[in-house]
Amino acid sequence: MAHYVIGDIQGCFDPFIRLLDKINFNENQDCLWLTGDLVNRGPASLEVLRFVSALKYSQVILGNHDLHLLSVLYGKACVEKQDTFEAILKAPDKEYLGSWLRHRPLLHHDASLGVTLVHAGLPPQWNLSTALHCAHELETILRSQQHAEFLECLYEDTSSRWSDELKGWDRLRVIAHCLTRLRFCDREGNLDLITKGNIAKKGYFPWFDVPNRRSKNIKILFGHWAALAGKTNNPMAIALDTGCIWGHCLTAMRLEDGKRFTTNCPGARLLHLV
Ligand SMILES: [Mn+2]
Repeated sequence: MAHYVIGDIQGCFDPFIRLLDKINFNENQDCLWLTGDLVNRGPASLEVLRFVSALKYSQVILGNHDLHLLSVLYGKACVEKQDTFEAILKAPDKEYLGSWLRHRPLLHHDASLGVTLVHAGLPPQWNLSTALHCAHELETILRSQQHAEFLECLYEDTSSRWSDELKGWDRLRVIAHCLTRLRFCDREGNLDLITKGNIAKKGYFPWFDVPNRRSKNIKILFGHWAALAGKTNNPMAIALDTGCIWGHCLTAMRLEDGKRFTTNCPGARLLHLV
């Protein structure tokens, strides 16, 4: 069995299937990990969800677009202009797919492979144990009857800095921002959730370059940040969103040997990536 981890698909079903063909993915033997953001912006989010939810061996974590889809599905957010959820919202199996999605984790750690999977990143105050604990708090709420209540407050103004003193919805919202939206933060862990390129504001760093980050001894695989083009110059922080939705490429990495495979995405629409 080989393990492949693929970056943000965002509804680009055709390049996804071409990439699986290229790596000779055998769904009866191989395991597929995804960095999250399975849906949105691309043309075929419904097909991606149906295909991935039916896989025998997979490890899918949630990204910000997946959480946004859940908010829309549960009536807690409006469809935005650039969202491409129409087919999902009309699908007869949308309830099943929504339930499957909200039962996915936000962080996955595999001790035997020595890697940790997250959509966006970790703030500098978290070591692996804190990260697992915080992800578990959020997963527990998403899987409970309170999932809609949480999704409703996901977009409210909030503290943008992690603190263990945070309580209730504020705490869960900051956890969600770290795991699914983080790109830049400062040494104290103040999150900059606005900047999307690869140039940090003064005093801010890419989350994986923050000095004294407590998770720097673990190998982290992440997506979310297409502007990095798959490069971090840090062997312990592996970027896998290579801008499929921007018309660049979709990337798979085989965990056993680190080999990367890519497929071009010429038909993808050049829309703003959020
Ligand atoms: Mn994302």
